[in-house]
Parts: sequence; C-alpha cells; structure tokens
Amino acid sequence: MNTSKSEALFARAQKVMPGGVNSPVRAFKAVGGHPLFIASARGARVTDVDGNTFIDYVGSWGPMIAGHAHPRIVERVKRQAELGTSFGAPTGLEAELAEKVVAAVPSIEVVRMVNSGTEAVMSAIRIARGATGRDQIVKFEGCYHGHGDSLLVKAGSGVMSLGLPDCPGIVADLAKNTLTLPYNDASKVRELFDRQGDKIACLIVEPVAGNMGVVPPATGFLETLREVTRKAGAVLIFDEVITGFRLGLGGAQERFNVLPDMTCLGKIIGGGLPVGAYGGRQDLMDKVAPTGAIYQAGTLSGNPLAMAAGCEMLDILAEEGVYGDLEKKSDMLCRGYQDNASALGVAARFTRVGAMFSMFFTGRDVTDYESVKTCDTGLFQRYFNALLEEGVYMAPSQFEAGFMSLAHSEEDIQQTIEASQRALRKARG
Ligand code: KE4
Repeated sequence: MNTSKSEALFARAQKVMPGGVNSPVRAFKAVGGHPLFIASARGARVTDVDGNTFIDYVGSWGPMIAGHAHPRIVERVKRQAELGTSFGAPTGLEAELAEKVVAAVPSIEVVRMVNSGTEAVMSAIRIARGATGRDQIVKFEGCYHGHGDSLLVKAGSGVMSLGLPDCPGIVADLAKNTLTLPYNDASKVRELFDRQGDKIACLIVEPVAGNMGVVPPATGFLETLREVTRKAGAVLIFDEVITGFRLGLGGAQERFNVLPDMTCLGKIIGGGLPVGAYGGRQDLMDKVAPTGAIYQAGTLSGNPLAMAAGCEMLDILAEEGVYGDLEKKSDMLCRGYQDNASALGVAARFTRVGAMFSMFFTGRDVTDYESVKTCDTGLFQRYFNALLEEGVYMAPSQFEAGFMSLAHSEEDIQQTIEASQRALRKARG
C-alpha cells in the first residue's frame, strides 16, 4: 500500500506540532509506522491522501455514529455557515440542542454546552467540589476522562497506550486528591466510602469503560456506586462522552437504569464538530455562573455550526429503528471476529455493549485494568497493520473501542470479517 504522501506530511507536521499530531493517540505510537493523513470520508469509509480507502471503525473516536459526511448534517452546517459562524451571543440553536439533550438523558434537568469532553469533565468536577465543599474525587484505573489535571492519574486511553501511568506536570497537591480504584471492584468502593466517604466530593466513572478497550460494568457495580455516593452525599458523575447517544438516546444510564447526579457528554452530540456538555440535577446546575458562583465559561461554547450539526445528529438518532440497526450490525461483526479467532486458535476475548466493541488478545477474561494489561500488544500491532493492508481501519491501540455506524452495510461487515480473518492469520504467523 502506497502511503508516501502521508509519510511526507507526517515529516512536515512533526516540525511544527508535537509528534506531528494534535492528539497523541493519532500518532500510531502503539502500532508503529506513521499515521495515515486523511483527505476525505463518506459513509463508512475514509480515504487517505494517497488515495487508499478503508472501511472505518474508528469513527473519529465515536462521533461519526451516523457515518461520515452525512448529507443532512453537511447541509445543516452549510446553511448555518452562510448565516454566520460565531456570535458570542445566545442563539436559538443552543436552546434547541439543550432541549434535545434534556429530553433524551434521564438524569439531566439542566445542561451547559462546552467545547470538549475534557472541558465537560473539568467543569462537572468543579461543581461537585463547589457544591459539597470537599476536595477528594474518585476515579477508576483504566478509565479516561480527558486531560484535566485532576484526572491524569493512572488514566487509560492514550496515556495507557503510551505507558505513562502518571503524567509529568500534574501538581502533586492536586493529584493527591484523586483516589483511584480498580474498575468493577464494588467491595473496594464500599471500603473507601466507609472509611472516608464524608471527604469525597464526587466519583466519576465511565459506565461502560471504553478507554482500556470496552469493559462492561459487572452486575451490580453501577448500583453500588449509586448507593454509596448517595449515602455519603457525594456527587455521582457518569462520564458518557463515549456512551452518550452511542448506547441509546438515554445512553448507559438508561440502558443500565442507574441515574447519576451529573453526566458529561461529548463526541456524538457535536455531530463531528467540537461539542462537550455537562448537566444534571437542577440544584447542582443552579450553582453554575451566572446563576450561581461556580465559574465556567467559553468563547465558542454553543457555537452555532456545532449546535446545528448536533441538532441534526440527534434528530437522525431519534428516528425509529436506529439503535436496533446498530445492534444488529455490531452483533454480526463481533460474531465474525469471534469465529475467526476460534477457527485460527487465537486466544482472544470479545466485549460489546451496543455499537461499541473490542477484541482483546488475551486468554484471560477482561474485567479491569489489570486483566486488560495481559493483552499481547505485539500481536495487536501485527494484526492492526495487516488489517490496514486489507483496507480496514480500526483504532491504532489495543486500549480503544471499535465503533459501528448507521452507514456500515452488511456487505461492508462481511468484507471486514473476511479481511480480519486474513489479517489475523498473517499476524498469528
Ligand atoms: P475530549 O476532550 O477528547 O473531547 O474528551 C475527553 C474524553 C472524556 N471522557 C471519555 C470517556 C473519553 O473517551 C474522552 C476522549 N476519548 C479519547 C479516546 N477514547 C479521544 C481520542 C483522543 O484523545 O484523541
């Protein structure tokens, strides 16, 4: 496969950007070689600057659940651009998207738009600390909640792939207030809250972990988080930046019927443009400036183009049969993957919740950060690159999720399964 133009662009980009990228995991560090520079995308496919086309399961790390360049979203953004791209003043579009989010997400009574998932999480944590007057926060190993200082403590995602369990530059006095527990270990959560629940401002969790690969919550785990935080007067935050509108209109909280006090959203709600959001109980959100004293602001928050894209995206997802279609296609793909691994005698574990899924190259059941770390990342690297040669683009890291879109056809999925079998055979050797 000729990737000479990507290679040249990468050399050029590295002169003026850290690692030649604007987000670390794009640099292909976990899989070797150089990243593909994408020229365009449509439906289920992306095309790089050398003209190579791939069936895409990265989906821009989640947002492209309706497929790339969806005609309705493109049209809506074009129309809005002609009316102006940013005013720094309120618009009806912001109220329209906020109403859609409030109507869809069971626990959100009031919501604030920001520009990224990181900003949403940082803000939600500030509100939890401001509302409770407490400093400590609890997170889980292998979960990633963006690059806010309090959260880069044994994070997953890019940090996990880069093997940097603690990131330099984080003030020790701040990091000490972040307590980290093993994901899916309800007894450790109880133990901590029994010991010092009255010091804990909030607990933040990916209700389905997506940043160590997809790791579903164990039975009763989310219910335990709800119970202990309520008892301790701590704020329960669901980071649904990935799962929001991915697992259903109501996200993980609707699917698992556990309602947090606050929810962080991102990715899908921007329809491919930069949007994050945080929201929850009215009494908590009333503490946010200008209603309350807890300050949070943003020049481009609620940007009209992003709001237009987000509104159109949520209208598309609200249509009849959308999540049934995603479920059927995701099931078909993951069954194919499992059949391939069994046929080739490759030790692998498969996880899937709705339209997010992972194949882990390990013989151990994957339930948390420790078990995920047993994966054979060398085999993953060979598989990733062999699959790329076969025209299938998946996340360049064992510790990320795969994403299905409405644009993937059954033919695309069958083609992927066949390509995956060839790639797995080559990677296994
Ligand atoms: P952003 O700041 O990247 O918009 O969102 C941060 C974030 C927060 N919470 C969860 C559960 C997330 O998954 C993310 C971002 N996800 C990563 C990859 N899984 C984005 C890709 C990247 O970092 O380039």
